[in-house]
Amino acid sequence: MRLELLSAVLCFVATASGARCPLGFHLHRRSCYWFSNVKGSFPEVAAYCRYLESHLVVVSSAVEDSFIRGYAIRRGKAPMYWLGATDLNIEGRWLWEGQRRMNYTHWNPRQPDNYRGVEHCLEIAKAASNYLWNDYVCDQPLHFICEKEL
Ligand SMILES: [Ca+2]
Ligand SMILES: [Ca+2]
Repeated sequence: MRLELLSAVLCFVATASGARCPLGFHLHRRSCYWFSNVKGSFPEVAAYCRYLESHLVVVSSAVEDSFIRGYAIRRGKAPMYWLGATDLNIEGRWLWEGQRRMNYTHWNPRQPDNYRGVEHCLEIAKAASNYLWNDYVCDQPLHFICEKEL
């Protein structure tokens, strides 16, 4: 009887821990990630993530970067994704979510180049770079990645 109760509790704990991420999000370490199946401009997709009670992904370590790029390469269906950083406030000063400094970066060689003076949002593209970082025009409609910390 007591053993049955214990196994029932363990089963409940296992189910609960496996269900911590919102539907469609993928767990990695202490965060849940959603690789979108829709596209939008940078401000539009930031709003999508907020609607899903998350934010555009903040990539703050090599481990997180490897997960994001690995997932995009193996399972992603989109050629490009928005990440959650811009240099909108001051040209050349890249901030996560408009506030946090970048301690980790993984730019494609020769990026960010602020091409034609109008690239202020961070994206990753499969073509040529296998999802290394690039600055791009914010109003282009791209897929995106949302993150929700546990
Ligand atoms: Ca720029
Ligand atoms: Ca660029």
